[in-house]
Amino acid sequence: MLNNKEIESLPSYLVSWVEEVREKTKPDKVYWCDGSEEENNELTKFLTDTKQWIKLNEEEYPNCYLYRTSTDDVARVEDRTLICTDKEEQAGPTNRWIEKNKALQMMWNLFEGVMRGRTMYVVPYLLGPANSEFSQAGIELTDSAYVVANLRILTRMGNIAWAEIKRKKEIIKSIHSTGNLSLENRYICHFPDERLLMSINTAYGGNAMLSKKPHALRIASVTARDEGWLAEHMFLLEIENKDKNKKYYISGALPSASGKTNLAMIQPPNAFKNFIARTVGDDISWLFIGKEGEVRGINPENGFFGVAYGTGPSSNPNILESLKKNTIFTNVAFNPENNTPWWEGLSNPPSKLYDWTGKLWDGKENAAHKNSRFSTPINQYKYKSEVYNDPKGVELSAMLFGGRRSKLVPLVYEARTFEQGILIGAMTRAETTAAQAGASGIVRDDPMSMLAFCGYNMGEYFNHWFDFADNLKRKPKIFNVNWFRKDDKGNYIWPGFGENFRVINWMIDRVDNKVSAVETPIGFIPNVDDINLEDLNFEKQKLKDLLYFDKQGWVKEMEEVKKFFEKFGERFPKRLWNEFYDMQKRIQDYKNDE
Ligand code: GTP
Ligand code: SPV
Ligand code: MN
Repeated sequence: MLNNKEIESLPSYLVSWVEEVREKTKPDKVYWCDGSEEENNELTKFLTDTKQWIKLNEEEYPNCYLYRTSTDDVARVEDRTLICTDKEEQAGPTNRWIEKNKALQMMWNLFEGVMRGRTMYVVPYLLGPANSEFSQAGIELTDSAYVVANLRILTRMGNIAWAEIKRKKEIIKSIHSTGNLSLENRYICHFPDERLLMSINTAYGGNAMLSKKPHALRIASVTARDEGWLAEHMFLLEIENKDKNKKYYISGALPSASGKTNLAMIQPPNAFKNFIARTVGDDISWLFIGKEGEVRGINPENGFFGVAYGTGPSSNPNILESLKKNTIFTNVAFNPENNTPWWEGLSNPPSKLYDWTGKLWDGKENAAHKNSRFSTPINQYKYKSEVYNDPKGVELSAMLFGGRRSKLVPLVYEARTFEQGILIGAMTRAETTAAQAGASGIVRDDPMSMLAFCGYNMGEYFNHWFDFADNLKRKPKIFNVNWFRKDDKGNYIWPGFGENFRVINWMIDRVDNKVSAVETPIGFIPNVDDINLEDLNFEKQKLKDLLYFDKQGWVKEMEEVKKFFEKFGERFPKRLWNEFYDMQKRIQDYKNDE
């Protein structure tokens, strides 16, 4: 905790803002965080003593905790996530808009006296490496010690951030309260013009840790537009070819709960012994144009907020060791016999288990919530890239887009040009998952996987992608992937997870101009023999099916996409329509439809 002298040395506009919020929310105490270990010990002990979370077995899981959210507060709530500006047009047809002053009034009414009897924590955080021109700083005021403990893992929190805040012209301010957790009055409000966030009546992940999607994507996408860069819902993966002593960086956008973290932590199969994969980031990438016109990326975060459910030795072996210390688990199941966490996919279930709500598990429903999460620091992850903390960022060789599609979309294809790649990104349609409240498995348009995360009019966002492209001299290749094709019985056809490296390997071959590919109206599709299936029991015919270009299906797909694009009216870039009509024509003219 900062002492008075340290508080006095902070910019006065900040101190008076905190005072203003204190007057309105009326906490008993204000606690200025420094991010130290001592402070963390105090906060974690407080959370344990007050039974807000469960301390796990200190021997097996040192400094690890299990937190349960309220049962209707388990995922992002998109219909309660609001963009608050003067005009509706600024938010665009894909966002939920509310007039700025109306929103401010509504939120301040809800915040009135809400922190009575509680402590208000002042949490400074830095997104991006210290001393980087790309980084941004923020302060979250929150009455949740759980949120503080998470921010300490997920961001560079504490004195490192205070130092930058003193230097920066601008910071993002955010205010959060768990309130009474009422769903009816739950709101996550974004004021991009004010660089302000307000969130109330939630304790779940990205609704409450405002550094995540609210700052690093929704607000950052607006600053990125104004300053000529991109804030994207992308992992950032490093691949080293040890034989050639060469490194490649690939960023990729996949919708929530669709494989970003898994891909960022991929372990190449045995057939690819000369490769090693490392993580720079698993969820968000900020992309800038470098001095030579190259795309450079940084990971603004400092930890992983990954889906626990399904994470195990066969899907993501690399992360498991990291989860054995300094980790917060949210909404996983609990083994009361030895105080350890459990979730589906980790191991065989222990004989006695409490489910994620704390009830004795009868084996009928999921024990862990499908959107259960771990919060774990990047620095203790074995396969982190050496450069994750490099202020200069890394140069991208490739980008990928994709989503869950049980039919039609091939395993992989490559855009003909960067600009057609923008179209492919904008055309992303994907089946929904448990990461957002509401029904799962519904196909919806999710351009660049940013549907829920773009803080301004997406028509303008597409245009910004073209402006970004215009300023590049070295353009990364753009690919589209789909790991989620299903057979008629509803089973996934492609084995996925580590085996996805076979597709990554093809991308790298394309980056190096090592292999040719088959030109189709949607882009380049691999020659079947160029996807290395060594040691994998997978029929070539199935691979052919996954790489098949289905003309009739794509004719229909284009009609669906067109309906979506038309929503943007005048704001939709002409250039994107041109790309769209070119592709539509190529599809219609395609002859070799067997
Ligand atoms: P967010 O953190 O919500 O943005 O999700 P994410 O994109 O990081 O997804 P994550 O990697 O955590 O994976 C989410 C779910 O997809 C998990 O249940 C995984 O088991 C599943 N999944 C990930 N990769 C694959 C894959 O290659 N094939 C299949 N079939 N499932 C996968
Ligand atoms: C997602 O839903 O995409 C997440 C979780 O990564 S949250 O940060 O809560 O948005
Ligand atoms: Mn993730």
